[in-house]
Amino acid sequence: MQMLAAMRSALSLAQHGIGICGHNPSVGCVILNSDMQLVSSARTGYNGRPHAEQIALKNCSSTINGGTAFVTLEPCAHNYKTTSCASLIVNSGIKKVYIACLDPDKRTSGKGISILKKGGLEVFLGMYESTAKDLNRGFFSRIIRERPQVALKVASSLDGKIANPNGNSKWITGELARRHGHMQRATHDAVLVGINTVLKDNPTLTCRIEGLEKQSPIRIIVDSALSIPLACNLIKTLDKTPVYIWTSKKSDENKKDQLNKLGVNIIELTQDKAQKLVLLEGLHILANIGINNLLVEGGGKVAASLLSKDLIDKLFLYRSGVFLGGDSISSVSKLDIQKISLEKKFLRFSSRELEDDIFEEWKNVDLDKFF
Ligand code: AOF
Ligand code: ZN
Repeated sequence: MQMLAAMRSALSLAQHGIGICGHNPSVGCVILNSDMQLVSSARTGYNGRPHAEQIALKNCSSTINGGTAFVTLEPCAHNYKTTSCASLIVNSGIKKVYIACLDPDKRTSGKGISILKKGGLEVFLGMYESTAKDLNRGFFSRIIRERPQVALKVASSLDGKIANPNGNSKWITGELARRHGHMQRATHDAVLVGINTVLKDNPTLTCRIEGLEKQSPIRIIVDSALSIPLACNLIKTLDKTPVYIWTSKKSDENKKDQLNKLGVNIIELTQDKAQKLVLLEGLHILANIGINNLLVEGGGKVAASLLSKDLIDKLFLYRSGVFLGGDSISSVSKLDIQKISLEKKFLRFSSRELEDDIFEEWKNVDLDKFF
């Protein structure tokens, strides 16, 4: 097998684990023997364990003495229940390791490579580096910025409206776009909406693609005055996946107690001078509980708050071929922009058709600076 193809295959394995590795990055590992023939391959296990290298080393079809390993992330250097992946590789008989990118986790960063080199192995760093980082960008974000990667999803009309004047918003895009949106829930660790969306749409926010229900993200509601109805669908489905409410320290103690008793997690956030919740504080709390990727599903106010603080890293735009007009509800509420700037904040990096709708992914221009 050719070397570049081996790393691409490791990346593809890692890609399939996005959304099911818990707080851990999804890593791919391919092992070739001394004749460069494939002897094993694996990706990180469910919920992040076992690590990819552990599985691949265990499942080799023949001897790997003098072999080569291709890993999408630096093999770990820390011991946890078992020895580190770097030491396992050293003791396996493998002689060369190609690593796509360094692990930002301080327990490993650079140390994994040191263990390999001290063990007498040849190490090559940087093959498909940017692809590998892009794949686990949520993990990199949590470790480096101490907040998840934040994606804003908008399903709108051609003129960027998300609901008609009486608030009816449920079915703007078609069936395939909606299923695609559910897939986004499966590959994100958490989904967030504002209280207005809960009051208007009574959403469940779970992933309802058959077979992927267990990959439903945890659900976060921004509700500063704690006006969530106790009988809403989110609370009715607490047995499926947890609900967190971000609220102010001043909200009603009785209601907090009632919600706590039902099993809802209440997170009190500081308010700024304008009495708005400090959302960045909430994002840091999410990072602390291991959330790598957050999907924001609206509404307009939450989108505006996050955009105005430059806290949106990616946009997922689904647009359908209708106009709803100026009296309809915009995907982003008032931004209070005093002076128009044509400096670009987002760059489009992919687009595709979903039946009659269009799906576009945009990336914050500053995102690459962090990693
Ligand atoms: C690897 N291979 O497949 C993954 C790695 O909680 P633990 O002990 O599983 O450690 C988590 C850390 O391990 C995580 O922060 C990252 O540095 C690394 N992930 N490492 O060698 C893998 N998923
Ligand atoms: Zn490991």
